[in-house]
Amino acid sequence: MATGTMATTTAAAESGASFNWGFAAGAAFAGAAALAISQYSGESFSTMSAAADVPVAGLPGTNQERSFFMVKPDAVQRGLVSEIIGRFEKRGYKIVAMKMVTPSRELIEAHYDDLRSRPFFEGLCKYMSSGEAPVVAFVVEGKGIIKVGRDMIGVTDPLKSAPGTIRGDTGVSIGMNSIHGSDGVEGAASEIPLWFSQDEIANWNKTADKWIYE
Ligand code: D4T
Repeated sequence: MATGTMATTTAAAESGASFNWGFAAGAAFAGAAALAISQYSGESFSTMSAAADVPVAGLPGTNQERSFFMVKPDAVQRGLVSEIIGRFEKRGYKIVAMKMVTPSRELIEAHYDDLRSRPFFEGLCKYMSSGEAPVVAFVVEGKGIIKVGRDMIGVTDPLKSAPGTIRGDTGVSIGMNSIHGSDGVEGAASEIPLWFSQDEIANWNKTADKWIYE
């Protein structure tokens, strides 16, 4: 289990052991893209236009709205990572950051800071930072993602979540409800920088957007 200390709430680098999927995926994509470009236009990858810089927390109310999500340890253990993240991709949303993290107790406490007074806080923190399975933290960008993301997730108790929602399709226990998603604009604005530094966010142009946004 990672035991990094966290002095501030912008501690992406101190979030614990992590594998930066963004980098790996980015490297693979860069290679494929560079090959495709050299075959079809001779243009180098570096000349491709990058997406306009978007603030880390996104631009609520626009197509660059962003929300923070986390596949919880129960869902990682059960092999549901691709099932869960795939739903956002299928919906047409863009993943702009992703990493696997074994979160420290400090990071989980900061993440659930508003729940400190709740009776389940201690158990929640212990479970989320147990190290028995990592979490997969990711940021999704797109129109309406903060509200739509919560709708896609379902309500807190999977037993009360509608079929078709992530929790309604994958769980039966409130303490093992598969996924976290920011509950509003304020939540997204604090959670995204808590888990990701600016250079861990990919501002990229998704060419399929012209078939998603009219
Ligand atoms: P998260 O924050 O994980 O997306 O969940 P919700 O937004 O849907 O719900 P929450 O903040 O109220 O709860 C956070 C987290 O605590 C667990 N929990 C919750 C629990 O173990 N027992 C409980 O009674 C409640 C209410 C589940 C989610």
